[in-house]
Amino acid sequence: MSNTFGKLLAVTTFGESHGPAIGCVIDGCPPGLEIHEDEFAHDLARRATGRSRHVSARKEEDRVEILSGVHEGRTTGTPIALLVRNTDAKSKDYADIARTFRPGHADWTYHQKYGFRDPRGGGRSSARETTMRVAAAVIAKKWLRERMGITVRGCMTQMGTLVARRFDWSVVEENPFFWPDPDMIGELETYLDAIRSERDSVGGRVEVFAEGVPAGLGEPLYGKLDGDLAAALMGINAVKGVEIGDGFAAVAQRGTEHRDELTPQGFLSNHAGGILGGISTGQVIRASIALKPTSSLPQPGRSIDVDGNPVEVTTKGRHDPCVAIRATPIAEAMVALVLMDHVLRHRAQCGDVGAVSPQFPA
Ligand code: EPS
Repeated sequence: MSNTFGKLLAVTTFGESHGPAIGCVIDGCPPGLEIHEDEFAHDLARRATGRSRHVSARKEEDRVEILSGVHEGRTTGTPIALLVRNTDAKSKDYADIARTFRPGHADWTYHQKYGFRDPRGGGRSSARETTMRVAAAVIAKKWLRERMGITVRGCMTQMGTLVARRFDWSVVEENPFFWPDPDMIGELETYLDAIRSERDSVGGRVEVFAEGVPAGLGEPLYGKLDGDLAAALMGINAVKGVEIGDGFAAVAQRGTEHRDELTPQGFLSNHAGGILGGISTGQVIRASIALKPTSSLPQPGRSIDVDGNPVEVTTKGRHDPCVAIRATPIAEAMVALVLMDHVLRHRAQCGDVGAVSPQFPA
């Protein structure tokens, strides 16, 4: 029912974690963008399992096949279909929980809603599906970068109780946590090793920054840019909170502190996170998300079975002790897809508005 998002750039994903394949259809991509299958590998590897001891050990190839919409290496303007085959599903790990509900997991709500579920790997509720969001966003990121000069990048700034103290983009891709503080990597490893040996999990915070976004994106009132970003980010597995700019910290701020004053040279601050009234200001867009601790735990928890009898549930298999780690490229992907959709939507309605003054100097 709701497996498609976006209006002028519409992405539909399909597939289950333990089915033969997962895939997506991207409709509305403008023609003429150069794209090759090997360009998907980098971001898919950033999101993939099996990259370090700190994430799920499932080993997937995550190779994208382009089925349609691209001819001689360029998008044709027709639907782009991408496919990734599942190659390392171990469905017997799920035999024991086919008739029970993991506490804190969508097992319960899928059962309540549909009356029937594919329990293997969590079926459609598995984080495996996010592979296709990241794949679709490889196209969006490239289009935004080449056509608009927009870049989107993210990092994890909190894991459990540990908060990044320094911010250095040059180290984010150099460690398994997408962490911006080079002094804390050892501390993070020890912390997460301890959580894993206690058969437990932790949550995390991921922040995404979009630079080069022009002023004017967003459609008040029901297609506000921050509204669409919040919906897209909240739609990522395990996300329990979304903030734009200062977010919930704004509650304790004074108006004089929160407002971003303007000068002929530009804004003096960016508490708004680059969006006012649901429309981009031309500043950096800053969004952050809170991810809950993984609910699939290798230690017993109280639950019930499908007949309502009390049971103890222990999850077998290969699970992430902190799903927030792999959420960094996924959050980037959702922001990129929303931004590309909004660039196309802005062009459609306001393409002939032209340059508006005053403008801030570049
Ligand atoms: C997941 C459980 C694990 C992860 C999976 C997400 O899968 P399985 O139980 O089949 O080993 O490996 O993530 C991926 C496979 C992926 O590509 O992201 C879950 O419970 O959501």
